[in-house]
Amino acid sequence: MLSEFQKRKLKRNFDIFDFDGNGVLTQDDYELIVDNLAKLRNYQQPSPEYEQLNSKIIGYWSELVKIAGTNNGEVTLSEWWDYCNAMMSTSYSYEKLIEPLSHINFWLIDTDSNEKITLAEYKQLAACCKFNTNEAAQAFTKLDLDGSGFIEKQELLRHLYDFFYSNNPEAPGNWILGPF
Ligand SMILES: [Ca+2]
Ligand SMILES: [Ca+2]
Ligand SMILES: [Ca+2]
Repeated sequence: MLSEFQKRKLKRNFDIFDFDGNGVLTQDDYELIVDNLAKLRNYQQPSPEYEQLNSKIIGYWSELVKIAGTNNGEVTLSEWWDYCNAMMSTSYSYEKLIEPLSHINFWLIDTDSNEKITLAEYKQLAACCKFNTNEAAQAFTKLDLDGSGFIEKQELLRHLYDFFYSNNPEAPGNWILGPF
């Protein structure tokens, strides 16, 4: 069972994915996310880079639809919570949910592929996820646990885990998608 605190964080995630703001997730939202990320990275359409980005994001959507068991192409907030709860309740959830998500997220955010996320890269993500640069800077300070000036992969993994599972209001990972 998800706690109210977990639901609040997951609603934040839902609102970010609901890119057109119509209150449900559809493939259109994920296509808008692809377009925005492609614009940020100056990917031309068509190009191999664009296709790779598109197949990752749309692949993630297809998986969501399959597991949420929706048959009208729309995922509501309550279905989203059910999906997250189902994913998090399996003994394989870490491998099935957190690991792949961390790879996708790292790949999306780390635009120069040097295995470290800088504040500038994180701000680009914020622009895509509709939170502002001040909020991004505030979150980044919390997420850079060792103060190295970067979010390393191990830090991101831990934060993603806490984002989904932690009920501790002080866990830095709560901030991975900005204010919630
Ligand atoms: Ca939508
Ligand atoms: Ca980087
Ligand atoms: Ca760090």
